[in-house]
Amino acid sequence: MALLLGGLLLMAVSAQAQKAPSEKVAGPSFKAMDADKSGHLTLEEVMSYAKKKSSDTEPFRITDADLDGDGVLTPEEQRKAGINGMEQFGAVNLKEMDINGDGYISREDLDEYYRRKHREAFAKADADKNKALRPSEFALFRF
Ligand SMILES: [Ca+2]
Ligand SMILES: [Ca+2]
Ligand SMILES: [Ca+2]
Repeated sequence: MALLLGGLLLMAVSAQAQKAPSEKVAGPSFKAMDADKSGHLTLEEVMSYAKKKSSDTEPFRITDADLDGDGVLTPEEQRKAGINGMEQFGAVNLKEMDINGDGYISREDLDEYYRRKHREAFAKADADKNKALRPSEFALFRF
């Protein structure tokens, strides 16, 4: 009986684990960024997308979020602190994010961090350096 219950529980847990990724579409999508539907992404489009994405994340105090104080905000710490919208970055180096070093991740810090990350990813993905991303280049768009 206990075994049966255990098995059922395991099934329920793994069903939940399978559901999670499809609910959370954290990664960027070409369609979402191609504002003028031209079939390619300009840096401006990527930057305005970055601005929008940044506004999903609320400013926060580093000491409230970095529970083990190692200067890195892991996805688990993000979840525990209720910080949303940074899933695509994985573990975040808070020194890099706190641009003026005051221990508070302000709206300005967030906007600048998102801009930097998206600009870097754009430059890496733009293989032919024509300042636009085709869908095939966008496949390489990673943080
Ligand atoms: Ca940490
Ligand atoms: Ca700051
Ligand atoms: Ca290109």
